[in-house]
Amino acid sequence: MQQTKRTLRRALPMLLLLAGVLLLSACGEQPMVLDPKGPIASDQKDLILISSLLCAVILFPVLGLTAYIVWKYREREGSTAAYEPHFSHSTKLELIWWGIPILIIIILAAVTARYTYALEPTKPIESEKKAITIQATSLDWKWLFTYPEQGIATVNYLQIPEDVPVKFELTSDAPMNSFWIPQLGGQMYTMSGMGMTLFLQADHEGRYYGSGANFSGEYFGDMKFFVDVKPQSQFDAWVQEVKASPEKLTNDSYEKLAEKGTSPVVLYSSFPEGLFQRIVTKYAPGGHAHGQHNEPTPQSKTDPVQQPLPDAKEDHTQGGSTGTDHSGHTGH
Ligand SMILES: [Cu+2]
Repeated sequence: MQQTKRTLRRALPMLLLLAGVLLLSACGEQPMVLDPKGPIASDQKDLILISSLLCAVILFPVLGLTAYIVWKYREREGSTAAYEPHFSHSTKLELIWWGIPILIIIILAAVTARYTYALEPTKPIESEKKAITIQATSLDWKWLFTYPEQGIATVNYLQIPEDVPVKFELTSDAPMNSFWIPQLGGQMYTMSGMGMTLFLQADHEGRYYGSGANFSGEYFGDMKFFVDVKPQSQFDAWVQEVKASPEKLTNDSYEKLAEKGTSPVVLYSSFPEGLFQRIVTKYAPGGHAHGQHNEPTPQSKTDPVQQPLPDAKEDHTQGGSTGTDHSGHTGH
């Protein structure tokens, strides 16, 4: 017993030191979320700071008081602390410990609600410039990006123009993953059978880190990519360069790419038209299988192999219904 206690006492400072070092090194290497480079990430950082501050208003006084009370009322000789064994009620104290938390929760709720609506991922970013669309597909274990307007595709690499909203359409042709460029905004899940929408924008030129933020198997750790943010003219020049690349993504080479394995950065001068829509719909016999947990339709229950409506494919990743149907998925 004595032995165990002594060992514990000796180990404790080492453990604390280790925890401290880990914490500091984590902060030193990846301050990315707190170093936003676009409007979405910037608002999210504000929300994180406001919420942390409001929590700290409770946390620090409570921890401080706990230490103070334990110290003040400890058993000792000549203690002058008040001893009131029959104390049962104090309106003043009740007001303090109910009033302050209620006030904080009201403020927290109002702030969070405001930001939640403002940061709804499918909401277009206000800008004079027209958003560009990029489709991201998570595969085992790489990211495929297709640029439908430019007609090019890339693997594990993104380039986007500065100050231009980017409409990301996200899906998966492998286990669920999560698309995350920390300095541009929070993560968003990629799921087979559905297309998610996420608007992001970069305000500053630079190279940013992106990753898959949801564990998806053996080489999950290799699902990293860089996002280069360049002025529009340089982005256009890069697109022309990629268009001149000899590599083409075909249906066959896509099948190869989708097989399990890692991949270096690849730039494709073209990709099969409608590839993204086909990936999204291939897992959805009812046209919208994954959406069922939001809006169950009697039809799909009685007839699970029902063919999608002719226009269901088009609808899936564009415009109206997609936005509201899928917005509920940001949280899971
Ligand atoms: Cu889902």
